[in-house]
Amino acid sequence: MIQTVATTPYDDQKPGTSGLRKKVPHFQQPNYAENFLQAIFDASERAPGATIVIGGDGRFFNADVVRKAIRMAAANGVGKVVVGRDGLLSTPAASNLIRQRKAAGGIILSASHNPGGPDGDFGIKYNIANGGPAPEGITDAIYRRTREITEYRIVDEDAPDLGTLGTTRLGEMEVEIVDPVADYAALMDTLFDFGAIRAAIAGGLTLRFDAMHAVTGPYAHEILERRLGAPAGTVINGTPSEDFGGGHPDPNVVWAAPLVDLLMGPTAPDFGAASDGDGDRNMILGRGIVVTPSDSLAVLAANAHLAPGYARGIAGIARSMPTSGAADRVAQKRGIGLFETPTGWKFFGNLLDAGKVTICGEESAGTGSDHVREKDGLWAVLLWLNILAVRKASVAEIVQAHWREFGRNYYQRHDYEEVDKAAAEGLMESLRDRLASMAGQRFGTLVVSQADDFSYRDPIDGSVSTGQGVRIVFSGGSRIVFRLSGTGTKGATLRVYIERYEPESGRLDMSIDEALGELVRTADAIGEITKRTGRAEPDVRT
Ligand code: VG1
Ligand code: CO
Repeated sequence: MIQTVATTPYDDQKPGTSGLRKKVPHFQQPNYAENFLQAIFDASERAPGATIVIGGDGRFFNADVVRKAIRMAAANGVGKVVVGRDGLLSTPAASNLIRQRKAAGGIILSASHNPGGPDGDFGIKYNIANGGPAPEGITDAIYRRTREITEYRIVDEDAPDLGTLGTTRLGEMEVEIVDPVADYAALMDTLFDFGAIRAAIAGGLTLRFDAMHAVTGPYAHEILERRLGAPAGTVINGTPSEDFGGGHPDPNVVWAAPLVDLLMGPTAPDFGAASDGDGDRNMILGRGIVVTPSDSLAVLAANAHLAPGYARGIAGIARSMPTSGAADRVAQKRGIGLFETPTGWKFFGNLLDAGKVTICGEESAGTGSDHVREKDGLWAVLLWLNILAVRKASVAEIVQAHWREFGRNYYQRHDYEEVDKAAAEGLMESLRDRLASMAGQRFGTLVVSQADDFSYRDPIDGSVSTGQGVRIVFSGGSRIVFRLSGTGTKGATLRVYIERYEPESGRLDMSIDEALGELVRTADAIGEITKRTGRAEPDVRT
């Protein structure tokens, strides 16, 4: 029986960089999740009887909202829902399922790398029929709907048991519970030379994958250990837990420190990797080396043709604006297109759909290709393994050879977390006010050549996104970018991105401090970071 329940709007349901993210208790307010879900059903296009995919990263509150979403789908004319067993689907696996099942869209429950648990974060994101995050036109429509909502629809029957595979009915709607790993693993098998990787592992290539107690555990156990023959124990922290073992499932040098220590130590395996809460990010390490995400994107783009799925070469590369220009050098030398988009995977969807690019990436540890419409952590791991298996060189050798061929973009991101919101907004405002007069200004040895607030016109649909981050470029090409995060749930997070290019013939083996020290000091001088935020140091350097 369909129930229509009266409700009143919340005024803070505007989706950010990647869906709506709030603290769990915030989401547990009466009708908070229901309102947002109903707004998705109201504002998204769907033929009657259409299929939608539902699943999430398994964090606390995931199963509750999966059951709610199933019951609301049944009351909103959805013909069929495809749901991951136990409500689990990694973000790239959900994207794949949407495409495979020709679904009208998907509801992905995740706050990605943010901590989970009763006091942690939760999130809801809507993906469209191409498998990718809804573009701004749709997220804006969802937000407008949340502001005027007066009722939501839900069936009063319980959702079926999420642990039992197979198809049942809920009212008029079909509910299919699927193995979350099977279709995804099959897709990976079509893209990569599993035989070559298996042979390399059998021949002595050693690896370690840290699933960080998050959703990729079951995927990595199946693919790396069972299909590729890596020994048991290769995948660590491989059982998803509702609070990610109490940690941040964020694959960077701070939150994945034990893995980094292993790879820097005397018993390091050849290859190390980690993924985030919902499985779309990746960190790549080799013995004695952490590969920056921007370098990883460039290396993957330059070597993708070594994997069967990309043997014909790649059409082009897209990167988010704050991501380093390392990929640009690859595009230039190989004569393929390079697109610079705002932060967030939703901006890659049109370029991928139009066949303009094959590989995309972000400095925030996101890399992916046209095989789905999300970034994909395990995909990046497998492409690296495929490249290692073919080139028979170490990670460090591959990266150093890459720098010798394309030059090196020294790069670091500084995050200032939970900064006072007004102070952070004031900092950005002040930068914007000074942009017009900045060109020609000198800071130490650095002279500003160009300063602007990034705006993007989508080359496919013509939509324009403004205010995407302040860029200050110096003569010689070094660059500082300032922007505020759109995924945080408390205060504001200021991100400062610092980059310096050294050509092939230049100094390729400096330490990060040596290469970027002056730029870091300049960022503080121009941004007045310490003065305005009261912070002498960033919380995270990645
Ligand atoms: C961050 C990253 C961005 C990424 C987004 C979602 O956004 O910077 O590159 O696309 O998270 O990733 P922001 O607005 O906080 O800088 V995930 O793995 O959190 O879905
Ligand atoms: Co994520």
